[in-house]
Amino acid sequence: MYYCGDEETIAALATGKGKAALAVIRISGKEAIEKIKECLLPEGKFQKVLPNRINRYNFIDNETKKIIDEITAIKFVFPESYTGENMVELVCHGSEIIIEDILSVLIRKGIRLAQKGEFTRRAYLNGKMDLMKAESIDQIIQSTNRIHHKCALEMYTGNSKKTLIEWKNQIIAILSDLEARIEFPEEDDILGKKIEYKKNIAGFVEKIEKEIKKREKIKLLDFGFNVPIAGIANAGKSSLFNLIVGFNRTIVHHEEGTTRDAVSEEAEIKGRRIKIIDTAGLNETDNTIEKIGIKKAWEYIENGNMIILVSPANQELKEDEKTILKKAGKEKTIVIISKNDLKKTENKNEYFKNENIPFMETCLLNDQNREKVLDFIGKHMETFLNFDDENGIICNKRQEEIFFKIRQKGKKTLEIMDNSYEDMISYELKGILNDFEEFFGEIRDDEILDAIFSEFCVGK
Ligand SMILES: Nc1nc2c(ncn2[C@@H]2O[C@H](COP(=O)(O)OP(=O)(O)OP(=O)(O)O)[C@@H](O)[C@H]2O)c(=O)[nH]1
Ligand SMILES: [Mg+2]
Repeated sequence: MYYCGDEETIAALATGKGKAALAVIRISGKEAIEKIKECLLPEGKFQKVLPNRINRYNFIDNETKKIIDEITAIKFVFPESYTGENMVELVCHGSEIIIEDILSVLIRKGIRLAQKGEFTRRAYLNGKMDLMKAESIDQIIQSTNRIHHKCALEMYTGNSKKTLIEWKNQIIAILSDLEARIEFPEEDDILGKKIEYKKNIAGFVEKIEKEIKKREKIKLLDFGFNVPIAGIANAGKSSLFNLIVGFNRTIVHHEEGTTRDAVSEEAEIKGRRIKIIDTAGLNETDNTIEKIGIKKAWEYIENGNMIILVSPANQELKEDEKTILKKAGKEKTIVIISKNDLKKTENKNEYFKNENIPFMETCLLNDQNREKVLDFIGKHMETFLNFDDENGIICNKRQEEIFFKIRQKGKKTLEIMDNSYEDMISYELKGILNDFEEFFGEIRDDEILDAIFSEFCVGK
């Protein structure tokens, strides 16, 4: 570990912006403790107190001597701190004015505002954590769904690294066997060996592929899993939308064509964050605005990640509803048969059962059905996302790109195995090992580090 003696002292708000009961300001660098002590009253107390203990002070503007806020502060003496440098954490009241005034005093004292991820970058450079751990901390903060969060935690605890080391060792085993064969070519039958290598590498590529697929699904959840509610006019789409979001977000009315524009809200169903979209009812109309709404509805149906078709029990199944199933794709659609409290006109259940499309019947006017409806949607989202075990390895874009490279080299190795010399195969396998090293991250290159840490939040 080295101590960044020349580094400037940096500060940042570590908590979110906006009004809050409390806010945390972090300061790190050689002079952190020295500089802060001049702003804290009673004089001399901050110097005397033990590190890692929280104490109460008045934070003053050291020029005007005016008290800015009553705060608590902790000092961490290097190397026993998050960054491995001297650090101070100030907990002040969460007022934007107080935060601004404290930061102004710090800047006047020669402390500069930290860049994104600069605290963690220093921690990494000071050997406090490896790159995977640094990235996982960022991902723990950034993750908006539980699967991504779990994935970040697995990386944080080192479990993912353990798995990756196992995989890497499998490649090392093949490589060393192969290298021995290059040294002693006449030993025994290479064809039989190649079959064995191929089997092992195919298994390896399959595992890499599986992780890439998991990542795709996590991204779907992260960047918006869109669930449009579609159906004919008056089916009960807006009633379902309101039931899901938990309040009267859109107008419900017995007139056809009530919803014209698409309306969306974020909702959490069974721990998954989704974007639910109420769309205009599909019906014949001469109204220009309604027509625009219907066109939009079709776009949502075609582009949704999962579509909920609301089909009323008291009406026959319409052509438009069959077209929804066709356009959205049966495998992406689930059906809620609404108005089951009214007289049924035909047995729609039979139709959906035959088509193998999941469905449930309900009355959307009754709030007590909310849980059942959410369970139904949540269950089918799970099947759709099909997370067999939730511990994904890939947490971010950098790691994803390395997995792409590994997959490509793995596939190439399989392709060339039968018709290539051992040294060409060995070349590809060595490439995979390098990719693993890159994943584990012994990186000192400033440009690469800039790219990695600039994705982090300020104050982290
Ligand atoms: N009896 C009964 N009425 C329902 C049910 N669901 C919705 N409704 C009624 O059906 C009418 C239409 O409901 P909406 O939710 O506005 O239907 P929509 O599909 O959004 O209609 P548009 O926006 O016009 O396409 C309203 O009067 C609702 O109260 C249900 O399960 N049972
Ligand atoms: Mg509506």
